[in-house]
Amino acid sequence: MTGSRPRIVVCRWIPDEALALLREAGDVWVPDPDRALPPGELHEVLAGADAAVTTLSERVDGTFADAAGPQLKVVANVAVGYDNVDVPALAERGVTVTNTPGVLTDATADIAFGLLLSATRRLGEGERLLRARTPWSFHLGFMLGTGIQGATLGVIGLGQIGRAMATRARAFGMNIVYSGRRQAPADVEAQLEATYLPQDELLRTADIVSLHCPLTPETRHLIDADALAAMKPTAFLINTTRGPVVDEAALAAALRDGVIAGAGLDVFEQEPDVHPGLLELDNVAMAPHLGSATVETRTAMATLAARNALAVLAGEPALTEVTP
Ligand code: 8YV
Repeated sequence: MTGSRPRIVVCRWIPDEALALLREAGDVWVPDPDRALPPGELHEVLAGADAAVTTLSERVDGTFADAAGPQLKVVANVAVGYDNVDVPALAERGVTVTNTPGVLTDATADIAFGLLLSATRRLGEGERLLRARTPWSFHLGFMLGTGIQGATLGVIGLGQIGRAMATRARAFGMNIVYSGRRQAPADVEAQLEATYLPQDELLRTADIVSLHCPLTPETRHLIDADALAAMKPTAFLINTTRGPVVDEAALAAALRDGVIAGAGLDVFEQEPDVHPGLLELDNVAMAPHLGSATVETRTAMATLAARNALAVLAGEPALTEVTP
């Protein structure tokens, strides 16, 4: 620390409100708001940091913490997901890790539902047709999509975002089944009229499968060629969690070969790259990781991260700590 003011490294651009909060309490350093620094450069900047504010672009592991030094107290990740963080390695070094749950639930569920509608009603395909100035004329069989009223949504991971997705689906007249590591409390099931199913049964019965589980070693490629083959040929897959939960090459092949009908994707296995097979297909709606990308939500996320960092620096408990 320089004098009594902590050194806070903010690894990427964050909204001004959150920066202002941090600046009230510390000397804030934003090395390059527009670019994910390569680890070497980032590690140099981290030297002497008491706190670091990170995004999913940063790999936060033991070397990250060691580059900062033993005074590092907190890493505040501006994301609900923390698969970019080696939480045990940080815990070993006495560093608190925090994330930003809750504040992005609705924004992410909105994008998931938007992709669901975009994929089932062929909105992106229609827009591409118009922008390509392709001749068209209205007729009753033109660009027919798939209706969702009365269809079954299969939610994998009925956490906060999964529930928000299910709430939207209920409002559109859909039925809810879900799977996950554990069954949801009875009141949640009752409110959503949701039925717990083993995952293989969910895959077989759902008309739309939406992924809301975190990326962990257990969920990597949870949706692989076998899982896709288990789905109905008329079914759609929506992914707004993390790209590696889906085997993207297998998905591209399944979409090409009609194993499933379509997909809506906000996340990709090797962001910012997208599997070239997907880019050629009309039956996939895509967004460039926009789940939480609203002014309000990003401000709330960064502000929560700032509050987490400041709490730990002040010797208080974090608001939303990630435990190993
Ligand atoms: C974030 C996300 O924008 O919160 C998450 O886990 O995927 C997104 O909402 C992103 O992670 C920024 O770090």
